[in-house]
Amino acid sequence: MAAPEDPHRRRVGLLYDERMCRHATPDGEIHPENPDRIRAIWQKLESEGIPLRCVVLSAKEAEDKYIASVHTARHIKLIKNISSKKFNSQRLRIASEFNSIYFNKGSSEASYLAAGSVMEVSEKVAKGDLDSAIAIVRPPGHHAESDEAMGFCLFNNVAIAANFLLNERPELGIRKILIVDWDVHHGNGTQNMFYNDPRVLFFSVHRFDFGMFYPASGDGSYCMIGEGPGAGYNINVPWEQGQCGDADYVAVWDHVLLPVAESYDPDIILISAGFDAAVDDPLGGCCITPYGYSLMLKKLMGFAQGKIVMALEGGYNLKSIADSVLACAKVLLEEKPLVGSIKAQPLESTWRVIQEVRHELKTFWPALSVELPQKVLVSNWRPCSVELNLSSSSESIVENDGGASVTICATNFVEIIEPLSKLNIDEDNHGKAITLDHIATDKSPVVLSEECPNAQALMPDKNVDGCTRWRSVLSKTEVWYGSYGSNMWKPGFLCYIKGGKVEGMNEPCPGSQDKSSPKDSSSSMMYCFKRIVYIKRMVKAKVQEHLYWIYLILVLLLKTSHCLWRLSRLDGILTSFI
Ligand code: Q9C
Ligand code: ZN
Repeated sequence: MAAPEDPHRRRVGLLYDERMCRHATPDGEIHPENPDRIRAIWQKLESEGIPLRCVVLSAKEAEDKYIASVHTARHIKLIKNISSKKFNSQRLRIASEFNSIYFNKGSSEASYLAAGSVMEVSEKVAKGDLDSAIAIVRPPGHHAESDEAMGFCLFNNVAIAANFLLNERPELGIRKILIVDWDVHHGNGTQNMFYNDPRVLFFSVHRFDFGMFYPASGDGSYCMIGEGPGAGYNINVPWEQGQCGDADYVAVWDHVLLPVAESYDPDIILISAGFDAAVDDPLGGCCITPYGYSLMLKKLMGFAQGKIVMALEGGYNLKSIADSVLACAKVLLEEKPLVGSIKAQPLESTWRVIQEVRHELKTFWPALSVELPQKVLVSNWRPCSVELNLSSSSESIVENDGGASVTICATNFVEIIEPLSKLNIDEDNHGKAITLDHIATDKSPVVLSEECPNAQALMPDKNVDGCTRWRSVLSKTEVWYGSYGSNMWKPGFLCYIKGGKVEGMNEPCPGSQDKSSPKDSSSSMMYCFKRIVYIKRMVKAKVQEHLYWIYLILVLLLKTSHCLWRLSRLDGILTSFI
């Protein structure tokens, strides 16, 4: 018998539907985004008796007309038909044309159910029938662009639901929506869909790694703040590295998200709740604990009268995601106060990122313009060992595609970068020489000694007239380049340094000799991409051999902020030596 209705009891919706398990890899290949993810979550909740305390709902397919508010007719048609018989022979090929996508016979239905489910629970929460809800859905949604499936995502579930509330249910009084995307990856699709819309404040905290982490475009930069009427309504907090955990996220909550949410005063909060920043996730490399997630969620419950919808996005360690969702469900049910504590302090880089974000957005959100107390900044952080990963794949540290990849560990990034950052480019002599003024020429960068025993041999020619000649070593450079922009499908500006073929490449790299500046859409990226360089498509041996030079390029780019002219100048400097 059901317990008597307690008027104070939180009404929490819980949606799960086995039909979403039918989306799977076509031939049973192992894949992180697999049906067991949602099964594991559901089983955990059941074993803890959570469904009994919630309003359990089953999935409903979204209608095309609602999906069409964010996706093109062409994309809807593709997802609608991809599982039908007539696509049997083409399905694999079509999937391969997208970035990180598979399709099978269950994909269409699952996509419609995932989108429809997030809509369904959002409507119920908006109406007040539920206080809050968790939609345990797949496939995930936040990477899906209006005309493109991407990153395991077919329809953008959260974006569809947000648009539905704003455009189709005005009577529910939802005029301002806060989307909090705490998946470890940047929610590029959602960002783009609301980029000039002030009715949706999109907030994403994600690993960025200076543009090397998936989806590895400039879109995740903190400079992407929205456009037109949406300016100020897009907030990215881009981690410089993995290892972020409870303390880092709570710091971002306290010093960025909550002050903004306070003044934005949303009518409802939709969480793109990926759990791939959880401890032990195989893709994320971060370490949020279930307690961390519960704190993050609890802090959001103070807004929008507690109207919160969580929609599952990524998260690939079955135990971690199940434990994390369980912790969140308990918070929404509000039956007991939270227990737990935060073990570590935020990383040093976390304070740097927080300050960058606050600085970027302070004209829009006055609460961010207050300087953070110096004592917080100087003492409240932990140093860390940073892995700087140079790889042919965009996501390298934990998910390695087997391509060229070298991980360089150093106890302190600054120690490596500092001496190199003192390298000067001789403005008037560009293309001729690089002045080394602070590094003793007999001292190679500390890090290289272990990883690259040849570092000494790779040192530039001896100092000539206070200038070090780089030419002889660089002339060995076969193919390597830095590119600004995505290294996946639509390369942005390529700074290609002497082309040619490398193993596995049929053609010289596209973009070789392309000195033109980036066009239209990618040009905004140039402003944002302050510190990014991709070094890619190198055979492993080459990476080793050219570590020193990779460092040099990285440092130069890390140092510079006006990338376009600097980059072209750098290009000039380097090509002239080859
Ligand atoms: N080297 C979500 O978490 N990885 N998507 C591709 C290519 C794709 C993650 C790696 C990761 C997608 C929803
Ligand atoms: Zn993710």
